[in-house]
Amino acid sequence: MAEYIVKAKPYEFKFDSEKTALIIIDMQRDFCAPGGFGEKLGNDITPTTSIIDPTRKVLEAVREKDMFVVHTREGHRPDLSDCPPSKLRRGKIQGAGIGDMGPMGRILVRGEHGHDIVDELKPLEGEPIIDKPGKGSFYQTDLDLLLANRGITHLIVTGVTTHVCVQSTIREANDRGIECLMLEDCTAAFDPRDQEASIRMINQQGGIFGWTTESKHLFEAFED
Ligand code: TIU
Repeated sequence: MAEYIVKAKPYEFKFDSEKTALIIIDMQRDFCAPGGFGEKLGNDITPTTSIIDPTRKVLEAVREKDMFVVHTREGHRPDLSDCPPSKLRRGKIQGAGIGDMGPMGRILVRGEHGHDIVDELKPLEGEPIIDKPGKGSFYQTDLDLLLANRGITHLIVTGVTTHVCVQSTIREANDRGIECLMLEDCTAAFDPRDQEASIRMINQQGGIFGWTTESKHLFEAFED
């Protein structure tokens, strides 16, 4: 057992590395690479690409501590039979819909180049990849089981986008009694206002959904 104390908002976050997992949410080319789904929707992808390197450093540090690492990908079966019609319909309104052909294959379809995780954060063998149809990582996946079977009670949360899949996952985890620490510099929204609002929404009211901090404080905790 190794206990760590991280400087965080609204107060310090304590965790046991054996009971804590790093979750890296949807660091897929569709969201983080030029020509992907995110950019096709007209977003500036600078924020999502710029978190790749800080996230890689966290991933390396966490692997060194032998902590559990979980990766997620948002996407659907090629026949889209697991995609709610509402999600399909509203995606199209924005101009680039799920299943449409994009520069990196069909958008958010499993097995396509754009759907996969960026090379810098490639999962190692033994690190589970959760393929999720929704925004939250728990909805219609076996994440709950994987965490419970390993006795995971705490999550260090990174990935994209902060106001969508990251927040949805933190809210789902919080309702399950899992304590979440979100790394502000390893999460990104396309619009900085959404990043700022998300951070405030999570750590307000004594940590209504969890804690937030910067990765440098995690490294400081690892060094103590
Ligand atoms: N992973 C994730 O956040 N999916 C999204 O659809 N995000 C948007 O910001 N659209």
